[in-house]
This record gives sequence, C-alpha cells and structure tokens, in this order.
Amino acid sequence: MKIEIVKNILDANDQVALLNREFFDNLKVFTINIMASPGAGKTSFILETIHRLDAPSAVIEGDVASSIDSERIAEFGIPVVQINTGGNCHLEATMTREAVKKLSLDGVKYLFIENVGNLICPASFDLGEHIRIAISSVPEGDDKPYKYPGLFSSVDAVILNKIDLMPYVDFDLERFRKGIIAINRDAKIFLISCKTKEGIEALVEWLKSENPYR
Ligand SMILES: Nc1nc2c(ncn2[C@@H]2O[C@H](COP(=O)(O)OP(=O)(O)OP(=O)(O)O)[C@@H](O)[C@H]2O)c(=O)[nH]1
Ligand SMILES: [Mg+2]
Ligand SMILES: [Zn+2]
Repeated sequence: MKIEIVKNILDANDQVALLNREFFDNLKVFTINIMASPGAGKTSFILETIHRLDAPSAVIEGDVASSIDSERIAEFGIPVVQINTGGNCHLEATMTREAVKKLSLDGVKYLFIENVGNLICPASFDLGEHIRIAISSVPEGDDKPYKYPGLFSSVDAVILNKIDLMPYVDFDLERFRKGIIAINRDAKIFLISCKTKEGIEALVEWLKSENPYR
C-alpha cells in the first residue's frame, strides 16, 4: 500500500514534467538539471558556464532555505528565480512550473536548474529538463558513483569539479571513472576546476553541441 502511494506521487510528477518539457520546447529553451551534493560547485559551474556560452541564459535556484545562490547569480545581471523548498530535499516538477512563471524566458537559450544539494532523491524527480548533469568534486572522494548509483546512472554527463585539489587529496581517478562506466556507459565525463578554469571550455562546447535550439 505504501509503495502504491509513492508510485502515484511519482506519476503525478511525471505528468507535470511532461508539460514542462513541452513548455520549454515551445519556447526553444534548452533546460539543464544540475544535481550534486552540497558544496560540490553547482553555482560556481553555472556562473563559469554562462559567462562562456555567449547566449542569453536564465537560472532556477533550488535550496531548502536562503537566497544566497540567487543573489550570487543576479549580481551578474542573469535572470534568476529562487525556489525555497521549505525543508524538501529535492525539486519537483510543480516547483519548476511555478518558478518559470516568474522568469521571462523570451530569447533565453539555456535554462539552468540548480537542484537541492543531495545525491539521493533529486534523481527520482523529472523536472522536464532536456539533460541532466551530476557534479562530483575531488574532496568528496572517488567512491561517490558506487554509493549513489541512482543519481549517477540517471545523468547525461558527470562533471568532476575541483581538480585543482588533486595534489592534496587521495583521489583515484581510475576508480571514479570505472564506477561511472559500470552503471552508465553513455555518460560523458568532464574534469574541471572552477578555480583555475581548467576543462571548462570543453564542457561549454559540449553543452552547445547538445542544444538543438541554439
Ligand atoms: N578549490 C576549488 N574550490 C571550488 C571549486 N569550485 C567551487 N569551489 C568552492 O567550493 C565552495 C562551494 O561552491 P558552490 O559553487 O557554492 O557549490 P554548490 O554546489 O552550489 O553549493 P550549495 O548550493 O551550497 O549546495 C565555494 O567556496 C567555491 O568557491 C574548484 O574548482 N576548486
Ligand atoms: Mg549552490
Ligand atoms: Zn528529497
């Protein structure tokens, strides 16, 4: 009985996600759902990427509380809406739907959605995005794909951020790669540093190539 209830919630979410995706397709806005643990570098990645895309972009920021991240984005004149989930540990399609109502997406080519910092349930909720990205970072350790297979198997690309910290952390890159390939053969893997900017250009080129609406 319990299982049935959870299934119904997910079905309802999927229905709204479908409407969201139709909405984004009609507006020709390429939408990216970014999932990672707290502090992995989601907001840093969004800023570094938008600065290099040479295309109008907008952001939805999901957090349990505060508007710290949306203020960081707004400083650069980028349209942004903050969703405070009030304790909820992931975004859902209805929250995305409410948030986009407050954004002017006219001419916007890329919409970044920063999910709540969490490696578990965000993976179960389709927001209506076109692609999904997982960000892991060097200080979190090389075992994350093994411990959170649900998330890492659901994404189109995995970004390993903070590679500038490699010399200071015991991080086995091969182990990390193998963990991803074992559960998600098709995932692109990018190594970047938002601090030194290494690897970001390649990632931006890939994002552009994925966007059918650019
Ligand atoms: N050394 C180093 N620090 C980084 C890098 N990227 C981000 N940081 C730092 O890591 C911290 C967290 O970065 P954020 O971009 O806020 O991470 P986030 O995933 O958005 O964090 P939450 O929204 O709180 O979950 C900040 O102090 C960043 O300056 C990197 O490539 N190298
Ligand atoms: Mg953030
Ligand atoms: Zn959750």
